[in-house]
Amino acid sequence: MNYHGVLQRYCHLSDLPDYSQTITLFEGNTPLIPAPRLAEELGGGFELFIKFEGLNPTGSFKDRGMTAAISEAVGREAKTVICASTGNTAASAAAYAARAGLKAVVLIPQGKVAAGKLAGAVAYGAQVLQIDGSFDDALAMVVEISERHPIALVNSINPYRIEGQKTAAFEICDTLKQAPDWLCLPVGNAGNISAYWAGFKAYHEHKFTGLPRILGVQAQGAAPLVLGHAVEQPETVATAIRIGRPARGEQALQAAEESRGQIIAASDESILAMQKRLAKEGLWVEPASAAGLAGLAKELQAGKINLQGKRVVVICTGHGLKDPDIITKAMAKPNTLPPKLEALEEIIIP
Ligand code: AN7
Repeated sequence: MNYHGVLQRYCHLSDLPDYSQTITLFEGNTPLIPAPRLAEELGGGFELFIKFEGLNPTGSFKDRGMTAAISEAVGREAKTVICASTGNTAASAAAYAARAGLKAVVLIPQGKVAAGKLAGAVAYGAQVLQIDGSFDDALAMVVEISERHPIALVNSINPYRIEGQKTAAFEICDTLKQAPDWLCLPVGNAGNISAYWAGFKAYHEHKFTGLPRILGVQAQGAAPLVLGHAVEQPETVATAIRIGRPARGEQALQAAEESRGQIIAASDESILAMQKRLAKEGLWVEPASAAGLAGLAKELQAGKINLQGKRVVVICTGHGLKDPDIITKAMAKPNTLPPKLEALEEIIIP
């Protein structure tokens, strides 16, 4: 049994101020799932693991950083926290603020947040405000208001978010006994890729676990780090990473360069195709979460990456339940049968 959240488990490696007061929902400790059949389909000759971060308490990796950000905010007696969000940060901030007895205010881009995320933020009792603009507009607003008023900002600009999110890298090294050769993950506001790289470096200093090469994947219509400039009107089916001006963009590029990795873009079609393929492994992830693997598949198909004998970890950042509409909108309506055995037999017995 594991009665610790990520801050307690890795307290010796998380750089939080002494005044912090731990607020946890027992996040982390997510499974690293081998996917040999999928590796074979992608060309074979390498080991593939999926770290399913959708199994955190609010259904995304954001909980690792949020336990840290809220613990610090409570320690300095903040009463209100605020964030801009494409959805998952909002739900996570709302849940951890609720647990701490704080007020949460979340700003989301109008009409572009998946149903399960909006519902989560509301269910946990946050004040939800829609902005007639993009995530980037909302982020600029929360940064400014938190400078003017005593409201704690819990976006990943907050350094404690990164401290918490580093723990995912520690878990991977603890499970595999070393860092993988490659780590693939989706990139939006670029907090997570920055946190993983910092985490792997810290663990290597501590335990000589080695360093992975990092493949960061943006959606084609929201790929400022690939294009080399901000995208004013980002568009992608992967609404979680519909971000045109990543706050930690420079750090993400540095992580890719230092690790001898890369940041690339994947098309919406390839992201949705990979979401379907992952479901065949029993893993239902939200579209953005399939982007890392979609990017890896693209590099393999183009012969741009050689994985022979290598070990690869792909991060699936959020659960499919967050965005049910993407599935139900595209599906055929289920057959309706009369409540008669013969009707059922006719349909399912060959
Ligand atoms: C499922 O919730 O930015 O590169 O406001 O929800 O650290 O931003 C979400 C981002 C990947 C990208 N996968 O991570 C938000 C938000 C999922 C996400 C990302 C997000 P970052």
